[in-house]
Amino acid sequence: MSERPDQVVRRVQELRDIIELHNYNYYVQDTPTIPDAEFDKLFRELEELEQRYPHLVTPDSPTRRVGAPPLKAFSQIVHRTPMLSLGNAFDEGEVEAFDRRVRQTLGISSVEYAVEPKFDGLAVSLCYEDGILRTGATRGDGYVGEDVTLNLRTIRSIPLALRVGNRAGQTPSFLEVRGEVLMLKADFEKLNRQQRERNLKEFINPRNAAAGALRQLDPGITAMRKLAFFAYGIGAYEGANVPRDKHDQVLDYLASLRFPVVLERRTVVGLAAMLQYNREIWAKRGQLPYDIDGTVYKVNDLAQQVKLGFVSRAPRFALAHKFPAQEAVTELLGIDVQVGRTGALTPVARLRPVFVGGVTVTNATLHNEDEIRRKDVMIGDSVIVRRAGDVIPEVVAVQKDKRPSSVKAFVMPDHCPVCGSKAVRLQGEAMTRCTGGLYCPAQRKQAILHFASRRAMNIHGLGDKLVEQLVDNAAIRTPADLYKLGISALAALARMADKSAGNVIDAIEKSKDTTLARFIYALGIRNVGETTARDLAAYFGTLDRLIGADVEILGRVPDIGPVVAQSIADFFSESHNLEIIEQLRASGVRWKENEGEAMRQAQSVPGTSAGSGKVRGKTFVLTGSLPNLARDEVKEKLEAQGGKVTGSVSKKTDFVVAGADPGSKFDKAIELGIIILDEAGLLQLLQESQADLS
Ligand code: 9MJ
Repeated sequence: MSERPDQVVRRVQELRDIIELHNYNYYVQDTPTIPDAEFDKLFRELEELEQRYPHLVTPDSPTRRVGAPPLKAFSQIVHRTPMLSLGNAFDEGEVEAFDRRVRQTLGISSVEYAVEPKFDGLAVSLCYEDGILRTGATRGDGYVGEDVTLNLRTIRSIPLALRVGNRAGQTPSFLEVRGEVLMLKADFEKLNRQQRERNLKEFINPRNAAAGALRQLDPGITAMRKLAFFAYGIGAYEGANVPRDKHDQVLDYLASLRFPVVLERRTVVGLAAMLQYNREIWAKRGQLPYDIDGTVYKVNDLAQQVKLGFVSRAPRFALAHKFPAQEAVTELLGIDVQVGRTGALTPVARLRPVFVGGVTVTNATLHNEDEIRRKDVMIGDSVIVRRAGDVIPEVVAVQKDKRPSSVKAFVMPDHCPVCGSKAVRLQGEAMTRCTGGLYCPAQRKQAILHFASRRAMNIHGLGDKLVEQLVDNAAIRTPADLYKLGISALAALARMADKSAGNVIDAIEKSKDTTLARFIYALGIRNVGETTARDLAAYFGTLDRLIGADVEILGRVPDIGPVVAQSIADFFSESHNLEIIEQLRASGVRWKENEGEAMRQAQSVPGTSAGSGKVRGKTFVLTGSLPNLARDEVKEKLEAQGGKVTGSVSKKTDFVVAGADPGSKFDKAIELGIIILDEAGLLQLLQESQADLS
């Protein structure tokens, strides 16, 4: 088919506009409006046209983001106006002093501030000439940076051309946009997973990964690393329409030019509101898709900014209020081994106390023996400890250049450090386990704690300190002993008042009324979590039927594989486990049994015995945090309608419910083409399902 040249020119321009609009919707707005396959089709059409008509290729075409050959070295770019750094405040007192200075200099009683999260990334400058991205540079020393234009062009949220004319008005003849390049947490996790799979070194944090990606001489590598960009200001500019009054208007203007601008920005008046914003953003940091390391306060009025001016290398009108560091370096004093409920021996780093992420940390997990080898951790090393959000602190890396000659290697013990039984590591397993079972006091304590936990027998007030004392004083050995405890035995313990002893006894008594599913879960059978316990209860209906089932029968239960079936059979073949169960029943622990009915019902509707409608019999996996619903609530709602919630995504999964900051389950769902629901989608499904039921 022959095309008229003017039609081709128009189509090429149209395709570029559509493609960049979809890039914007996808990478900036986070709301894609077409399926990926359709986007790919448009992209291919443009590529083909450009191949046939090479004279139409322009540097701002979306097909030209990647494809430049690797550089030998970066050249230098002198910033038109210096890229200064921000002064720092580490506590509220320093923010108060900053606000006081600003008020005094301006001679006014209260000041309006634009407040923003402080990204933990790399500052860059993007220069647009007549609306076309010409150069992009790192901050460098503030005066001279490195020319990383080719790499920045691979970041799809950075416009290659400012072509929104009418909304933003006339395009300025020169515009320098400043902002931060970073790696989203989800992309960082994915990158490190890939590095692990390829036996390559993992990155310590998203910032280091972003810095490494931005400074690649081969832009093809940068493109694969998936970077993000947020604009937070304007440097030099010439020409019309750039706002001259307020910083928040500058940000709105950048957003109208389709730059990503952080949603969490706000304009506030006065110190109290600044500090309030800082506290809110601190509380929210774990849910944000990127790392932030503080709050930035900027005097909003640009004329006031000019009046305030600069001191040495930092503006007097802006301040970075830094969060407590999430990472710190400290000495690894030793490696202890903790024994868990299933006997797993976990190496735990004993650290010289260090202040990190707002608390003093003395221990951090080292996960398992292989992790220690992979990270090459030695006792006596200087280690980097990270405490991100509220998760358990972990040792992320070793500073090998600081390694003293006296370091010692860790050796996984071949006997349990608590009970002395043999410790073994089975083939294909990452964990070494104590073989002592309930003979091992550590496992006993953990087993009792698990038995009493909220989702199991739900015994209020039976915490780890109390269980520790009860086991150490030989007052109890097994969960069954809990029901034989007298108030005097409890009250005799240190720090136990009669009243609280009475409360615990009442809670133990109350826990006797339970369900079969909870009871099975409470037994702590290896590989039997809540969902499997519920499946077993629904399938067998009575405990005796479950106890009587052999591996083959257990294997017939939907969703139970050979490994789980074997663990269940092993558990019930131990006479001491059966004895404990008998003692529990004799003490009055009871549940409603479901003679005869259960098995048939469960077989007709796999994995569930109740419900109808769109949710019934469907398998759901949850990942990320939803804006309004807690994980437990979602689970309850789905189960109430006969749905099933499992922990991992497989071909059998029907829906993945994804919230903010989803994990690898999300990627797996995409890979397998499983339907992904957000909170609104989930609620709609539940509603429709409910309507089907009624
Ligand atoms: C960051 N890192 O998020 C500035 N920044 O403004 C924000 N950095 C900045 N603003 C002037 N939000 C110099 C640096």
